[in-house]
Amino acid sequence: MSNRYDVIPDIHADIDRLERTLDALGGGATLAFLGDFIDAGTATREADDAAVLTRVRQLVVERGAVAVMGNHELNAILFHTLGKDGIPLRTHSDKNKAQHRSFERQFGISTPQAKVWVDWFTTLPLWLDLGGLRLVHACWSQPDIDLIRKRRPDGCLSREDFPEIAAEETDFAKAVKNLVTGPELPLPEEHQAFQDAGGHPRRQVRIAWWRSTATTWQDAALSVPTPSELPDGDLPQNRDVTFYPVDAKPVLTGHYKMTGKPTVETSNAACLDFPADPCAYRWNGETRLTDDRLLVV
Ligand SMILES: [Mn+2]
Repeated sequence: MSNRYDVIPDIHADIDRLERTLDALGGGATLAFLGDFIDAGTATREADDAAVLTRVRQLVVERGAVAVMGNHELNAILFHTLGKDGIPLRTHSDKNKAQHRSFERQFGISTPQAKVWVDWFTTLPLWLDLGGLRLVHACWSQPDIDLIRKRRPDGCLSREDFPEIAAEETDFAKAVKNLVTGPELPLPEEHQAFQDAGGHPRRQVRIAWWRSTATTWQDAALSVPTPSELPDGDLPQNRDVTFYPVDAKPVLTGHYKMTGKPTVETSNAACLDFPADPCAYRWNGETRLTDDRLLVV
């Protein structure tokens, strides 16, 4: 395996974007995917979950590409898996079905074809440590990885973990969820909810865990369209979020649907998911991530 990696974030069933990205990268380095292969957003013109999955699996088998699991793959596993009571581990609510629409349209629910891909999702590790480079879908939290590793040393989940993960109650389940969806903090009780991008009131604020110098709500918040709706002051002291240490190895993530010009925010942690300007990162062994390794497709 080469020690160069071309890292590709969330494809979300956009086969055209995947092919353009592969063409732009050219194929000199090992490919690495950050998960969320499936479930097209509303803006995708030609959603084709099957084409994306077939292509990525082929790259894994034939070209030694590597990939981590995204929250959409974990959700799909739970959606198509029945619990002991015969009820799906992820409820088939209108919201969950809407999010999973493009996959369901091609494969149905719990069909043999859907199961083929659910089984493949199960082979994807929650994180990868590639020596000088780390990959995770949403959050590299060392305490959570250490906890999961005690049961699953290679970061790959097992079928018997799924009911526990669906219930979201144990420390193991919470750790898994944090790696694939990222940390959130509740607003202080006395503070008003903010409006999310969909216009819905929300009290849980996504936290940019890679901004290790952030101290205030305004510094740390992600996905808050009107930051002035956030509290003015500092984050709570007794918070449950681990910021990424400034001296830790570089890590790349997807997931956050960032807006604005694609950029490496900190020199050892960067989110590559900029849906309006699809990116890849060409890692060449450097210990400090830089903007000039970002390729906007
Ligand atoms: Mn995601």
